Amino acid sequence: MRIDVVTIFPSFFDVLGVSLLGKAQGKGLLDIRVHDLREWTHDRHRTVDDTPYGGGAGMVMKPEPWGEALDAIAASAGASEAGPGPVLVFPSPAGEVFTQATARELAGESHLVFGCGRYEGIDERVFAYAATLGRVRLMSLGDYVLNGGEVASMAMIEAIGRLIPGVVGNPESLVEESHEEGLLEYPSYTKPASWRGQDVPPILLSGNHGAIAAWRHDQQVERTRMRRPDLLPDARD
Ligand code: JDK
Repeated sequence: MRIDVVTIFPSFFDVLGVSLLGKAQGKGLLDIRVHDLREWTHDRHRTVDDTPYGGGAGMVMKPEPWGEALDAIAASAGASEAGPGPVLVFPSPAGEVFTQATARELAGESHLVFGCGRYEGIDERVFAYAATLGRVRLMSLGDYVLNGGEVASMAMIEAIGRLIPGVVGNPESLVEESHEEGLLEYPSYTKPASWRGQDVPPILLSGNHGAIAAWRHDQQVERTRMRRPDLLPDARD
């Protein structure tokens, strides 16, 4: 999978060179290219923002550098890319919420472009223009406001990247995850069996795999009921 990232803070993404995603790039499973939006400015100050029409606080990202950046990325993929073109993901507090289902959908794509806004966001016309180059998704990580799209993009790239076959060392972890779906995870323990007065639940030391599976499922349901009742089917009627 190819991933392009457009940002005014390219160094934020240095961390993608380490850990699982770093190894995936070494193995040729992932090709992540980070671009500085300011490369597509032409003035002395490499300006990417301007004041909002209609007034209001803060600044808005100008459309012209975005248009040139997206054109350059589309052209560089162009020939090798048949079909509908890339998915262009723009993190936004006004986007649809990114979930594991979104991660799964996007993990099946061959080319993603992440556009990281800053300030109060990007001129709205950029999204309509981007829709001429591929499929546009405005995505929110959740109902809180970040300072820009970088951290949201990084979270999405990590969630998507680990679903690409060969990226996660032990594919069994992914299989187990898909079975757990819709519930919070069960608690995990490792050695020592007793630590600072706390014992590992004895059932986990019993060797009774059926009883362990039932206990874990019960823990999942109970934790979900306590912490995330919104995930459970509605018990009314
Ligand atoms: C991309 C810029 C910062 C955007 C104004 C007025 C009420 C705020 C600051 N899930 C999630 N959270 N935050 C983002 C995200 C923030 C971004 C950008 C993504 C680009 N910012 C920003 C908008 C405002 N807005 C109405 C909400 C303030 C993604």
